[in-house]
Amino acid sequence: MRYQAREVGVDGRVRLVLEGALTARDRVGVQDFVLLENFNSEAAFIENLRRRFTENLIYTYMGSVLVSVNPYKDLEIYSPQHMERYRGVSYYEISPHIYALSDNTYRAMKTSRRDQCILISGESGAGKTEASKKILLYYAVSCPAHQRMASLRDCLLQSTPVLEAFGNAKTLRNDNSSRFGKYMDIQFDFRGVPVGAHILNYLLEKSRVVHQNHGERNYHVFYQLLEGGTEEQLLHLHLDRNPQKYLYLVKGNCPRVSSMNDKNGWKALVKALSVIGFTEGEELLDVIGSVLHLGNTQFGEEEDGQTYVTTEMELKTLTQLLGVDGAALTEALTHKKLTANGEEMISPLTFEQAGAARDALAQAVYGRTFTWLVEKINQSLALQVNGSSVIGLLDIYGFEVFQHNSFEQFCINYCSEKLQQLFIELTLRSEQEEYETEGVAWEPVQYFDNKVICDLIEEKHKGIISILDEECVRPGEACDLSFLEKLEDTLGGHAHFVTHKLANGKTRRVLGREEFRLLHYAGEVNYTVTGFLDKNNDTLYRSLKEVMCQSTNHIVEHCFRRGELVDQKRPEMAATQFKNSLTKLMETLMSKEPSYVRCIKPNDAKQPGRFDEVLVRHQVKYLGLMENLRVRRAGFAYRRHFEAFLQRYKPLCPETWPVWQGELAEGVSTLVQYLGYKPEEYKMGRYLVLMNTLRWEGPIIVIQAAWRGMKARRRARRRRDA
Ligand code: AOV
Ligand code: MG
Repeated sequence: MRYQAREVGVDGRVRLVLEGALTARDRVGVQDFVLLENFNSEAAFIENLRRRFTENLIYTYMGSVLVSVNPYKDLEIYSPQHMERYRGVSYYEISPHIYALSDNTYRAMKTSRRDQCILISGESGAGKTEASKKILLYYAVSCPAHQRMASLRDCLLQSTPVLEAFGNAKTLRNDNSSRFGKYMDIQFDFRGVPVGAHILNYLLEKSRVVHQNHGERNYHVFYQLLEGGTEEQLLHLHLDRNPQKYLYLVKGNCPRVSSMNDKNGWKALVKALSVIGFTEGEELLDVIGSVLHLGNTQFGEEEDGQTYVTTEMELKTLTQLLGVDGAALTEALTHKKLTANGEEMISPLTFEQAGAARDALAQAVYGRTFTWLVEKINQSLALQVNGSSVIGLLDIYGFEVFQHNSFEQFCINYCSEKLQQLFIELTLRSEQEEYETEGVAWEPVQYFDNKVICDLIEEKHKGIISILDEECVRPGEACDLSFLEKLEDTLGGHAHFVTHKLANGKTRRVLGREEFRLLHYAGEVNYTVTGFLDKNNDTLYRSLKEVMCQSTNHIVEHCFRRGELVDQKRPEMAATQFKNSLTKLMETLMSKEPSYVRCIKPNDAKQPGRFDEVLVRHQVKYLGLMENLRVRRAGFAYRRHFEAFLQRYKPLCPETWPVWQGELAEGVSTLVQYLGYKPEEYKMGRYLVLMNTLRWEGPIIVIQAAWRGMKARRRARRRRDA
């Protein structure tokens, strides 16, 4: 059979004409990996990615999974016209795109009435947040809108600049790195109109507020305020425009980022806050300012060891901005209250303790304000009429490795493991289920199951988190190093856990005495235990909480509830809280129909046009993309319900055109046999026709080409007749 298949680019240009021999394909590769001739070859897989990347075709399908390579440049493929092109169009008809995935998910939700979710994964800087923003934009702009809910659309779009200003920062891996996890449910009514949304936020990296590694920054909002705030605002806050004046902003020695415009960022933030309907703008400014002044609050030590505040002016501003009593704040920053035998005792803090208390307060104020912001955004997105189905969108921090990795990286990489686990479980499980329900036999494909690493971290009593929690509540001499020792005692010998101690009593030189190494699915990471106990405990002295509860700033008052002071129960520790919230998240995601975006980072230099093969190969490996492809290829990658298939392709066969009167399955059989399919090329399931794509010119292409050919003939006939 002669056929033509082409890839119509999102710019409308025909990129690829396949006619017998494949010259054009050699240049731009295939748009779906299942069409790769040499599907077992990792080299062919990467070469396909590279060719497409060079042609600015950053998206490639793998069945229903979308693989995306970060272009590090604006490709101008996200306009409303591009959205229009993807609306209602099936996957294979036009170049792969994030809009196609968004549209397919949306249609699946509407037709099946099942809740959907889109899981975006990939390492830090791979393009997850950008992908999630494009998806959100697609739904906000291209879904039918309810007149009463025009503001919902704006609030949806404006939630991003607010959360990014407060929750993103420059790291060595990504200039706009998400330092919190975000899961957003977008709710639709029965007609597919968005009627509300809800955001869940996960563990913000609070330590960044007080410390940044070299070459990194604090949260964007601080620099944006200093650069973009009006003179009056800065005067009111007693702030100088120079970030170098603030100790919380100088640790990374990186006040500016070339790819970011802080002034515009501030403008966008102010606009977003007003669209969302914030009425506490001034108080919010006071909170941001107060964190900077807290950072500049310094202590001295008397000869008798008494600690006192040396920066009186800072403290005065601070008390004004926080709306608290100055003397009470000074007292709480330099003393702690202890209760023994029912009696309250005041004990002075050492110089170091006072510094730590100040930092803990800054982190608590910032972290709680972030959660308050999410609540406020949620109020603006709250359901206005009854919703019927949901599309969930997950954009969470990606796997990251730095020279020094601490508690934060441990949590972030654990989260990445959980997401990979979900991907493995769902892709393989859903495949298996579909073959089972359709009654088609298949051979399982081998793959690395990272459950063993998830267990190592989260298992009850034996896992790292449990051991950490135990150490945190152990009275006496517990410290970071005793935690490491306990890890060694319990986990020594585990295939994915390593410390400097070797089984024969010797030491492994590559690891320090304060380090342990986890062999993650995505690579090895050395974690320094310093600070693990404190960060997991995440305590703030009671006396500081008491002062904050009295604040006249409504945000601060809301964030520090009096109830917290009476509650005797010890709250869960940070890692356990995180673990529990992830477990809940996984349950939520499991209950929905998933689609996947797998993001790949092409180079470590954040530069356009550079495709580092070693780096890409590593990601292809650990993301399990080859295994995923094998599963798709081993089976029948193309699936359509009989009715949809017949409806679409019936004009290709005189017996099914214009109307097929008989059973649907029989109609499909008649059609595919007429087109010359061999029995091994397709399977008739119970409800689906499943097509194998073992040859590149597989049935999908053939059938689509035949369909296009028929349309072209019809057009020509019409022209002739006219
Ligand atoms: P991430 O979300 O995956 O990392 P981002 O989505 O923030 O990564 O992407 C990093 C940067 O790459 C962005 O700021 C853009 O400059 C660029 N980029 C990504 N995708 C695109 C695209 N489709 N078109 C143009 N530029 C893009 V992290 O949040 O660090 O895990 O915690
Ligand atoms: Mg991100």
